[in-house]
Parts: sequence; structure tokens; C-alpha cells
Amino acid sequence: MKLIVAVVQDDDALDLIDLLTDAGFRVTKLATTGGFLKAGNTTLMIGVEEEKVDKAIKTIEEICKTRKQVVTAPSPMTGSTGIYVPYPVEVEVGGATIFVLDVDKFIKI
Ligand code: 2BA
Repeated sequence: MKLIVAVVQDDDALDLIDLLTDAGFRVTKLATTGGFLKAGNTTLMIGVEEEKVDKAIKTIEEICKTRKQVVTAPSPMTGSTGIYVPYPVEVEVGGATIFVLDVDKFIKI
């Protein structure tokens, strides 16, 4: 048994959950926040048999799109004044960040 933990963008989450559940996967959705952008994203926990991990990852790849996002980052105007001026920075947010974990025990009561 494996646990797939996938951080995806909110815009893709509902379509992805539909496709995963239609394909027979069981999914738990968590509302999460990215540490860098401080913006909402979605983390999905998907418990799967080892042989189904690749299929789950392919399903995630099918739906999740890379997008560019502009964030406002503070920058020191000069090294010594301590004045910060916000400036826009473009970052590319990946389609999905996926962790595949070993599950020692899976119990349903
Ligand atoms: P955030 O932490 O909000 O990061 C959003 C995007 O900002 C990242 O996209 C990356 O392009 C950029 N970014 C993140 N940290 C950066 C830094 N220190 N310097 C410059 N740019 C940076 P992704 O890499 O696709 O990550 C999307 C979201 O997936 C992240 O949102 C975070 O919630 C999660 N994530 C990514 N890698 C992770 C990891 N190793 N552990 C836990 N969560 C992770």
C-alpha cells in the first residue's frame, strides 16, 4: 500500500478528484497553503495499491497544468535604508508536486 500526497492548484482540484474517483481511486482533499506564495492550494491524499500508483500519477498529469503566477515580493530599496518596495515577480507553479509514501499499516474500522 502507498500513500500519494499530491499538492495541486485549486483550479485543477475538482476535475482531478472527479477523474480519480471515476477511475476507482479514493481521495481525501485538504485545503492547504503554499509556503512561498502564501496562497491556497489543494493537497490530495490518495491511498492506493502499489500497482496502481502509476495510473494515479498519469491521471494527475492529465489534469494538472503548469501556470505562471505573479507575486508581489518586498525588496530592500537600498542595503542600508531598510525601506522595502514591493515589486512583482513571476513564478511558475507546477502542475503537481507528488510524494509517494510507503504505508506500514492500513486499517479501516
Ligand atoms: P508554494 O510554496 O506557494 O510555491 C509556489 C511556487 O513558487 C513553486 O511552485 C515554485 O515555482 C515557487 N517557489 C517556491 N519556493 C520558492 C523559493 N524558495 N524560491 C523561488 N521560488 C519558489 P511549485 O514548486 O510547483 O510548488 C507548488 C506548491 O507545492 C508549493 O506552493 C507548495 O505548497 C508545494 N510544494 C512544492 N514543493 C514542496 C516540497 N518539497 N515540500 C512540500 N510542499 C511542496
